[in-house]
Amino acid sequence: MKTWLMAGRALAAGALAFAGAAQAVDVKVTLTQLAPTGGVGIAPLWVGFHNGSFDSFDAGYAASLGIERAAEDGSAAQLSTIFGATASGGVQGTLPGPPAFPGAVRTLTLTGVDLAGINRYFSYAAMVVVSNDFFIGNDNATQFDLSSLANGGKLSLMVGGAGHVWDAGTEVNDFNYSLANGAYGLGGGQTGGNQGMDEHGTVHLVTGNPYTSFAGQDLVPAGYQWGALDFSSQGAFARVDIEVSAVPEPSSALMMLGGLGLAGLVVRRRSAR
Ligand SMILES: [Ca+2]
Ligand SMILES: [Ca+2]
Ligand SMILES: [Ca+2]
Repeated sequence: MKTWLMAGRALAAGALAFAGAAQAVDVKVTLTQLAPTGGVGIAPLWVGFHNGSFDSFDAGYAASLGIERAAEDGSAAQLSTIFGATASGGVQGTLPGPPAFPGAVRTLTLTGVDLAGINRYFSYAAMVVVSNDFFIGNDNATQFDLSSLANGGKLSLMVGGAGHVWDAGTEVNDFNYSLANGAYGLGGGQTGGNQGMDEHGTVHLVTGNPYTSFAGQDLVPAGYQWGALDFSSQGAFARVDIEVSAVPEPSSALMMLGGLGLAGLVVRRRSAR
C-alpha cells in the first residue's frame, strides 16, 4: 500500500512537472536564395535563439567586433563568441556550406530550443557580397517572437532587398578590398581577414545602387551590368523558413500519464485480491 501511494505521488508530481516544464524542440532553419541571376551572394547565415536581450547591433552606432567580422569577412565566429558569452541559455548555429548564391538552399537543425521560454526570440546575421562590409540582420532584438511555434509550425521571413541591407560602417567601400570579387568576374579583392581601410563609421542602411559610389571603379569589367546587384530595385533576396515538427500537447501528455496511473490502480487491485 505504502509503495503504491509513493508511486502514485511520483506519477502525479511527474505529470505536474511535465505540464509546467519548458518544452525544448528541434528547429529546422532553411535559407533559400532568391536573388536574380548575377545578384548578391549571402555568406553562411548565423542564427540565434534568445530571451530578447541579445541585440546584435544598433543603426546609427558603431558595430561590435562580431558584426564587423561577420560583415567584412563573412565569418560569424566572433559574433558567435559574443552570443555565447552574453545570451544566457541561448541556442545558436551557422548554416553550413559555402556562400549562397542565387538558387542555393542551406539548412541547419538546432536541438533543445525552448521557444515558449528563453529561446523565443530569433536573430540572424550574414555578410552580403560583393561588398566590403554589407550585411543582413535584425536591429530589433525582439522583432521575431517564435513562441507561436512552440508546439509545432512554420514561419517564413523574407530578408534583404531594397532598404533592408546594412553597411557595417567598419570598412571603406572599395573594390580593391571587397570579398568575393572573383565570383563576379571582378579583379582585386580581399585576400585575408580584416583588410581594407577602416571606415570609423556607424551601421547604416545601404540605399540606391551602392556600387556606383565604390572607389576603384577601374576594377569593374567593361560593359558589366550592375542591374542584378542594384539594391534600389530588387526585392528580398532570400527566404528563411523556421520549422518545428508537431510536438504533443501537454493535455494529451497528461492524459497519457493519467492512463498510466489507472494501470497502476488495476495492478494494485489485482495484487490486493
Ligand atoms: Ca539593436
Ligand atoms: Ca562600408
Ligand atoms: Ca575592419
